Amino acid sequence: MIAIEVHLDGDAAEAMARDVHDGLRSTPKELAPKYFYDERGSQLFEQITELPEYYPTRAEREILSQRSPEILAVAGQPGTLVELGSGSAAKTRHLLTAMRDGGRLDTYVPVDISEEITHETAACLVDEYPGLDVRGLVCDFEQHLERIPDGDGARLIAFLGGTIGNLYPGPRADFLSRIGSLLGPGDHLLLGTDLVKDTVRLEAAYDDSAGVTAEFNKNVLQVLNRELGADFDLDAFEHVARYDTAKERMDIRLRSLADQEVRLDALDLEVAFLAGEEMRTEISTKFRRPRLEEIYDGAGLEMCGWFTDAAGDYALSLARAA
Ligand code: SAH
Ligand code: AVI
Repeated sequence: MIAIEVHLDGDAAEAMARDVHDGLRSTPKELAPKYFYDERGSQLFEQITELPEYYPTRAEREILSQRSPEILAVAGQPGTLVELGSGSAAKTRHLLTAMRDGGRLDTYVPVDISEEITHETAACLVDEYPGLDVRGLVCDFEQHLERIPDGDGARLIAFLGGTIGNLYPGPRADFLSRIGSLLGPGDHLLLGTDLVKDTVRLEAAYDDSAGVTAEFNKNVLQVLNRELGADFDLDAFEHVARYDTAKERMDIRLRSLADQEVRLDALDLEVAFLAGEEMRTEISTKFRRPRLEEIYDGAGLEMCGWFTDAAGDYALSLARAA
């Protein structure tokens, strides 16, 4: 059975307008990465996951394909899997299959801001896992986290792909604390985190030779053109991806190639860009185990499992309420 609640109402449109207005008027300018993911943005992200330079998806798949039964055993054999930022749930199949094979697969709750991909994913999964109850939420997970349904018995809340790395430290701490408050005594969080590594590999992963990440980055301008009646010229910006070694995070930006003015009709706003000016569109934080343990601690969580790929590029960790 499929039931999907959509919470992208007038409030979401207003929140986007406010966010973009504030982001374009701040110095330096900034846009939130959640706006990448319209239908095209989700498709481009799927292409990114297949790029030779983009190792995180392969590394996470390696862990899930080899260690899902072990992860589920540490997590107390949950029957409900909630997934934040589920997207196509491609790698999630390893967890769902291990849950089914262990005789405990009842409910899957995909939570994603992209409506199209959530409907597609739900439809595929009920075919692949007969009897599976899919109770999806289309929403901004930072706004509507508390709408996640309770499960019968233990729940596993998965947040895969390294998407936690796209949040700034303050909102990340709040978000993890709120997840902590949702965890009952038998529930666990399964968190995917990309790990610190050398700058050359990191920058290549976010600036691939085929230009897919550049297209993904610029797609946010197309989203603003459509949703806010803007007139961004995508050819007048270039993709920039730099690793900030002090903050241990990728810093993704769009650089204006000329002095230019952009109009956003829905905001009744004209914005000037100077040639060479950069607007941040995303950060992607890289982690080390001790730092992640501190972050869990600060959010009232305690790490109870740590699983990496053979190369040590990426980690999945399990946590429970402390
Ligand atoms: N988990 C998948 C997809 C990661 S891409 C994987 O590991 O491959 C990030 C996903 O999070 C996208 O599907 C995007 O639509 C979703 N997302 C990003 N910000 C979000 C937000 N604020 N609320 C809900 N979903 C969000
Ligand atoms: C979704 N998120 C974890 C990706 C990342 O690696 O930070 C988004 C991405 N941005 C550019 N490439 C991939």
